[in-house]
Amino acid sequence: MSAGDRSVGELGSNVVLVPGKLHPHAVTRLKGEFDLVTIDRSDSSLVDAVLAAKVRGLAVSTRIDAAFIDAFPALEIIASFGVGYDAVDAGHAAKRGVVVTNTPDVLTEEVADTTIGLLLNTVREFAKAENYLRAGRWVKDGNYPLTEMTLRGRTVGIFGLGRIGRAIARRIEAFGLPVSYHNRNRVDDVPYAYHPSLVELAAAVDTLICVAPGGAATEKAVNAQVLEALGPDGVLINVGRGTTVDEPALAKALKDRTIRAAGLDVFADEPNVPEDLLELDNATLLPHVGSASIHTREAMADLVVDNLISWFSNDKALTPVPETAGITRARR
Ligand code: NAP
Ligand code: 8YV
Repeated sequence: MSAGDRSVGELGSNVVLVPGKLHPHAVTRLKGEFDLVTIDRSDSSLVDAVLAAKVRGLAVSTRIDAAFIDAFPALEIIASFGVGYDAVDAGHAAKRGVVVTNTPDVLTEEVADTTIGLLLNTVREFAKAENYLRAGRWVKDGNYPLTEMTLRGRTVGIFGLGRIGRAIARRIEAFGLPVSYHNRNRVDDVPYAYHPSLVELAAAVDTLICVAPGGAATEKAVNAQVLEALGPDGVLINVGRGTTVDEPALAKALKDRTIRAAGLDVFADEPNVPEDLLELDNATLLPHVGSASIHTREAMADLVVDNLISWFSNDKALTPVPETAGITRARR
């Protein structure tokens, strides 16, 4: 445990705890604004009772379960780094009157850009073509083979037409391709066709982009049936959460060529990528880089800190997650 040069007894009233790694820009700003304490991971055995009683805020980029939340009797706010907050038990936080915040909007366009890059790479094999050039094969063997796949003529389905899904859809429209989508709720202000189930969406398109949140409601939603519906020319792109895809079913579909290719930025057990996927030449794999530019990660870090500042100085979080949206300091 580290509280800088101070002992726990010297800490003031606004103690913010950072369990595990957090973006350095957030840590620097938090040090200037709060009494900051860091521990190696979100394990309550690393915190003694005197400190636990003083912690009023958590700034996190790691799993936060109900037991960890319950270890802090005076906890008011959990500021989470990232728009997806499936790693934080927001339902339990809500029951405790603890507000949870995430980092929406500031990463939307970056993640949409990454998704288009991943889609193009998957279909047009740019990473493989560059490796071919670097290996001297352009000189030795001639031109890189023409790609079997193209974006031309494809129809795109978006699973999760929210903030990022819409930004992806706008880009896909600019590429001249038709867009349709599946959410639990129809979106009124878009021109795209709605499909009430994921399997219907998959059957209607040949390119499925998954950008839905993780968690129990979407666990393995992209399963063998959905992949079969996508069909032999099907391309799956996943930038949402790895848990949303049944990875063994995907590896089998790619191996048996019952779908054509996949581009994945997210995996169920990061940073571990299933060996079955690593072996496949029709899988394009990225190490969860959707929002990973200095510019965007710094904006996310700022929003983590700004949520904490707003909570403790204006009694209101800036970007609370829906489960805890009604919680203000006055109403706790
Ligand atoms: P958002 O605005 O909340 O959009 C989520 C969309 O998914 C909504 O349209 C929602 O519509 C739909 N959805 C949620 N649960 C569903 C379900 N059970 N079945 C069908 N549709 C469902 O969130 P966002 O800002 O676009 O972010 C989306 C996700 O992207 C994040 O949660 C995160 O997991 C992922 N992400 C990944 C990266 C990366 O680096 N790869 C970066 C940022 C975000 P309904 O409520 O109507 O169902
Ligand atoms: C981050 C993300 O890489 O915002 C999200 O939901 O998946 C990414 O932007 C991640 O949250 C940081 O750990």
